[in-house]
Amino acid sequence: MAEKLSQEELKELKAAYETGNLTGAAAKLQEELESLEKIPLDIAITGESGSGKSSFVNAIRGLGDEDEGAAKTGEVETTKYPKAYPHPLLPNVTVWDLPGIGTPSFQADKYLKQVNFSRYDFFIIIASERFTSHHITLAREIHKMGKRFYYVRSKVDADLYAAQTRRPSTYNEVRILQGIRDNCIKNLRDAGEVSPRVFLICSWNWDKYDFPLLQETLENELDDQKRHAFILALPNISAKILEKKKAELKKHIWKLALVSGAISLIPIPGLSFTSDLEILMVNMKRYLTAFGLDDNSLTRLARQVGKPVAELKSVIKAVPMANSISKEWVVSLLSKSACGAVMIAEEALDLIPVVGSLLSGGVSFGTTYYMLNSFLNDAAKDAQNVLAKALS
Ligand SMILES: Nc1nc2c(ncn2[C@@H]2O[C@H](COP(=O)(O)OP(=O)(O)OP(=O)(O)O)[C@@H](O)[C@H]2O)c(=O)[nH]1
Ligand SMILES: [Mg+2]
Repeated sequence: MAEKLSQEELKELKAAYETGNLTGAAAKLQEELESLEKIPLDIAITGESGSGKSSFVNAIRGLGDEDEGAAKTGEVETTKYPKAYPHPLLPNVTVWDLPGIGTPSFQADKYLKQVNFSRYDFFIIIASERFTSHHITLAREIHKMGKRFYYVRSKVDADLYAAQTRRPSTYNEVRILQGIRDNCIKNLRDAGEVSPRVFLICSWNWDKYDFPLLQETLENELDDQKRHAFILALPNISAKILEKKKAELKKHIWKLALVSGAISLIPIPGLSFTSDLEILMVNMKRYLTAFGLDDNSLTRLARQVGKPVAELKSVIKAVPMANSISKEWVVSLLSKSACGAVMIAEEALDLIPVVGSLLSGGVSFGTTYYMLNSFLNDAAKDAQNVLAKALS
């Protein structure tokens, strides 16, 4: 088997190389990769008391209400301060449960100061019934401060359920959802919002109603670095999300391969990766964690879907669990694989001196590129199997 460098990758590789020497390019790429993993993403959830803020905080982090670290739901919260909920796997991602906005004396500007608005990348404004002038003055103020906001109508499952039990003969899900949407948009227009956009959701069903659309919209409206954090933070609840994560992680493999190749040729002082083995180990672990193939995530998923964790684990065939990846394991994998082949397109012959010198180094460019790509493919496949098992 061989992995082929894409034209895009070759172009970037060439550009990186042309910035100076190999060590310089490697150091720069590594710095870039490290800072990417640390880019903070702070998501603010606001709305009236009882609208479902805390439930959303849990949903967006892939947690059930009873999971460790979950926000308390169904209890009246009277706190005046935002509460930070770290992402269970990514320390750079935080979801903030903001105080309720519903009090009669509510003042948007004061509120935003109180919650330290500048900290957040965007705001989710939730209503479980109608949107009022409170929501809109808040949105305006957020907009004035140069931040984005998204109107979310929660608990649509409850509306559907009520309709189904009370008026079963005329029940039509699409029509009811459209009715809710029209109504929200009318509320918002009446209160002065010019071009309202509303996402209908149920916090217990991340793959239903407008949740996928909301997720896509957020993703598209974030800049590249924040998007990287956002995609990796998404709960692994659909095949599409797993594909997205895979594509996001794949983008960076050639950079890791270059760093690896450079390290094995010349020791580079000041780099935190000290060996190519370490690069393989750290990134393979990162892939597994991103796909939820670690003990904590699997235990959580098993509980959420009411299946024994062993049943989920039984479909993981190609990769070990994140917790059991060690340097020794990577060495044994290297010795077993006949690998290392990287094919270079003919159009890239002018790159031969670069790639040639990279290919000759220790574990080298080619091996790292090959190993990370095939490991990422395997991990993604196993993650899809786990998801299918969980949903079956
Ligand atoms: N059916 C349904 N119920 C929901 C949904 N989201 C929240 N709830 C329920 O609504 C109630 C309030 O939800 P919370 O998430 O605690 O609301 P909150 O906005 O954090 O409330 P406060 O902290 O008191 O301001 C709880 O009983 C939730 O289980 C949803 O999408 N669908
Ligand atoms: Mg709450």
